[in-house]
Amino acid sequence: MELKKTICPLDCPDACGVVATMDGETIVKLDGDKEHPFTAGFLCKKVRTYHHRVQSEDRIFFPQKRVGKKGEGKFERISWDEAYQIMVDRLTEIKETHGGEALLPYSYAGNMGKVNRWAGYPFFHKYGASQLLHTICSAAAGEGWYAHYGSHPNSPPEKVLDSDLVVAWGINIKVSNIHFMPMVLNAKKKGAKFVVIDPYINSTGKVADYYFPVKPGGDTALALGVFKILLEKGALDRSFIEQHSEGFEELQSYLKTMDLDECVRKSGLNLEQFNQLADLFIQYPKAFVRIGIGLSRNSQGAMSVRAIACLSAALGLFDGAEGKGALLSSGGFPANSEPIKHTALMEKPTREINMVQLGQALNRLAPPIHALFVYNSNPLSVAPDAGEVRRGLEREDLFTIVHEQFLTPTARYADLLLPATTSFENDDFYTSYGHFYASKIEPVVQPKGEAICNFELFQTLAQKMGFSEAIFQETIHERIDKYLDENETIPSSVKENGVPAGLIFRSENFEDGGNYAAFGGAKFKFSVSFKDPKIPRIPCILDFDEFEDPDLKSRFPFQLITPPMVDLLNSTFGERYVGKKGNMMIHPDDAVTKGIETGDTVKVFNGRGHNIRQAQVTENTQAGLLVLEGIFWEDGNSGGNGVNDLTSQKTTDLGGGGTYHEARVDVVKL
Ligand SMILES: Nc1nc2c(c(=O)[nH]1)N[C@H]1C(S)=C(S)[C@@H](COP(=O)(O)OP(=O)(O)OC[C@H]3O[C@@H](n4cnc5c(=O)[nH]c(N)nc54)[C@H](O)[C@@H]3O)O[C@H]1N2
Ligand SMILES: Nc1nc2c(c(=O)[nH]1)N[C@H]1C(S)=C(S)[C@@H](COP(=O)(O)OP(=O)(O)OC[C@H]3O[C@@H](n4cnc5c(=O)[nH]c(N)nc54)[C@H](O)[C@@H]3O)O[C@H]1N2
Ligand SMILES: [Mo]
Repeated sequence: MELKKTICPLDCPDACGVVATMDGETIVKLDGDKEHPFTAGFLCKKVRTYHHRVQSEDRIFFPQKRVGKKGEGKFERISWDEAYQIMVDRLTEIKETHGGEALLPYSYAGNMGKVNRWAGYPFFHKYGASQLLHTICSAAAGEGWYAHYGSHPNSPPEKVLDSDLVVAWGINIKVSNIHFMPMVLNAKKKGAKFVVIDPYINSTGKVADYYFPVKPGGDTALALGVFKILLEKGALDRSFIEQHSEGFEELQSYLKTMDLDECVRKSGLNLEQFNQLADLFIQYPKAFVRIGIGLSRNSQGAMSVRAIACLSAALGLFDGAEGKGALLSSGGFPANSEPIKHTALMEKPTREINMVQLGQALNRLAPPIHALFVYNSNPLSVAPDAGEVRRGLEREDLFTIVHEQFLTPTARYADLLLPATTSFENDDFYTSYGHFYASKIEPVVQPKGEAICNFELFQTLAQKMGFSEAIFQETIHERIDKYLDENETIPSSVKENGVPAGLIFRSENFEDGGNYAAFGGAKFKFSVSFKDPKIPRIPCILDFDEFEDPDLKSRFPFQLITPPMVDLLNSTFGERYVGKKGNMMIHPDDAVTKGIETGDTVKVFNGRGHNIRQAQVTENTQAGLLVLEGIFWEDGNSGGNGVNDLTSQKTTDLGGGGTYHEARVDVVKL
C-alpha cells in the first residue's frame, strides 16, 4: 500500500511527522514518522486515530445558513456562490454603516500550518477589521521569558539526553509534550533525577523522582526562595553571571532582604522542600529545566516565568555546556511573517481586541462589533467566561460566520456555516514550538465534500469583495515559497535545492540553541525596564487577583485549575465525547467536608457559571484545590455548560494572557 507523509497540524509542541498508509483515496492507518527525529516513530493516541476524524461522516461538508434559533444548530444547505454572496453583501453593508472595525476576526491554532493559520490576515487588514490580540496561550509566558532572555532560541530538547537533573516545571510532559518523555526516560536510565513541580500529581508527576506540590501561582516564591538559598551557599554560576548578564546586583539585593517565610507561605512548600530543590541543583549542575505554559495562566503568571528564567540563568543553564539547558518554547525558526500576514495592507492601524476578553468585546464594547468571523478556533469552548461569550453569540444583530470541520458549540451559533478541510487535505509549512525541525506538506487526500482550506476561503472572498492586490491572486505554493524565501533561518542547503514536500530539516539554531555565548555578546538581563513603569524590573513576589480576593475567598472556598485532558487537544476531538462529563479531582479531606464520593455527579460553580462533572476523590490533588481536566464541549441540547463558564476574563500580569488556572469556585453534590 502507498505511504504518504504529512505533519500533525494540532497545537502541540511536538508537531509530529505522520505517515499515512493509503488504500486508494482512503487512509487506513497513521503512524509516527521514524525519520522524524523528534516523533521517532510513534504517535499519541489522539492522532493515531486522526484519520477517523478526517474521514468522519459527522464533518461539515457543505456551506449552510442558519434556519433555527442561534445556538440551536439547525441549518440549511446552500451553494458556495450563495455563501460568498451573503458574505459580500453583509460585510459590505456593515463596513459602509459602521466602519471596518465592526468586524472582529477570531482565530487561533486549530491548524498550526504557517499559511493556513494566518490565512485571514491579508483579507482582514485590507477590510480594515479590528485586530485580534493572540493572547490565549503563550503571550504571558513569552513576554516574561523574552524580557529577560532576549529573542534567542531556547535550548534544543535533545540536550536533556546528557542531563543529570530534569525539571518539569508547570508542564505535563506525558500529556502535552509526549515525545519529549522518551528523552527524559533515557536520561533517567543513565541516572538522571526527574523533578516535577505542579499543583497536582498529573501523569508526569507519577513517574517523578521528586514531586513538589506547589500552590497554583506559587512558583515565583519557590524559584526566588531556591535562588536565595543558592546565593547564600555560593552555588551560582558566577562566571556566566559576570560574562553574559547584566542587572544581577539589583536582583541580588532583593533576594538578600526577601523573607524565606514569605516564600514558604506563598508557595505552599516547606523550608525542607526549598532546601531539597536547591541541593538537587547543587548536586547535579547538568540540569535541564523544561518550563510549561501552564504555570503562566494566572494573574502573576509571567512573573513566575521571569523568576524561573532568572534562576536558570544564574545556574549557568544558558552557557551551552553539555546537558545544561532551559526550554520554554523553541525559537528555532524566527521569521519575517509579512509575506503571510501582509500587515502593510492596513490603511491605518485598527483597534486591538484581546481574544481572552471576547465576552466583553461582544457585549460591552463601544463602538460595537457587528460581525464575527471564526476560523481555526472554537471560542465558546476555549475562551474564558463562556457565559458572557454565549450571551454575545446570542445577539440577533451579530452576523456570525464560522468556518469549521465539525459542529462545535461555537458553530451552532453561526449565521453562516462554512466547511473547512483538515490539514490532510492541504498544502502547508510547519515549524514547532517544542523542537527545531520544520517540514513542508502536500495533501494526503482530496478535500471532502465541498470543504475548502482557510487560504482558499480568504483568497476567494477577497476577490469577490473586489480587492485587487496581486497577493489575493497568489496560489498557496507561491505564498509558501515567498515565506520560505524571507525566512533566513532555513538552512541554505535546503533553500538552494528548494524544499520538497515531506523533507524534514533542522534549524541552524539547533547547534547553538540556548547558548548565550554564541549570540554576539547579547546579555541576559536580570533586571528589565518595561514601558509600563508599574511592572517591576526584577522578579519579585506579588499578590494574586482572584485567588486572594477576600470577598471571593469567603464565598468560593476552592481554588480551581483547568489543565488539558490527555485525549482532547484543547476542545478539538470534543465530538468524540459528546454527552460525557469530565472528572473533577478533589482531595479526600475536602470530599468528606462536602459529602462527595468518587463517581458522584457534582456541580462546580462560581459567580460566572457552572460546570457539571463526575467526582474523583484523590490525593493527587491538594486540599483546597479542584482540578478539572479538559475542555469538553458544552451540550447544546441539555443546557450543560463548559469548563470555561467558570474561568475569568481577567488577564495575566504581562501579555494580556488568560488566567485559566486562577478561579475561585465551590462545589455541591447533585
Ligand atoms: N493532550 C493534550 N496535549 C496538549 C493540549 C491539550 O489540550 N491536550 N494543549 C496544547 C496546548 S495549546 C498547549 S499551550 C500546551 C500546554 O501545555 P503545558 O505547557 O503543559 O501547559 P498546561 O497543560 O496548561 O499546564 C501544564 C501543567 O501546569 C500545571 N499548573 C497549573 N498552574 C500551575 C502553577 O501555578 N504552577 C505550576 N508549577 N504548575 C501549574 C497544571 O496543573 C498542568 O499539570 O499543551 C498542548 N498539548
Ligand atoms: N479552561 C481552559 N481553557 C483553555 C486552556 C486551558 O488550559 N484551560 N488552554 C488555552 C489554550 S493554551 C489554547 S491554545 C486555546 C486553544 O483554542 P483553539 O485554538 O480555539 O483550540 P481548539 O479547541 O483546538 O479549536 C480549534 C478549532 O479549529 C478547527 N480547525 C482545525 N483545523 C482547521 C482549519 O484548517 N480550518 C478551520 N477553519 N478550522 C480548523 C477545529 O475543528 C477546532 O474546532 O484554548 C485555551 N483555553
Ligand atoms: Mo495553547
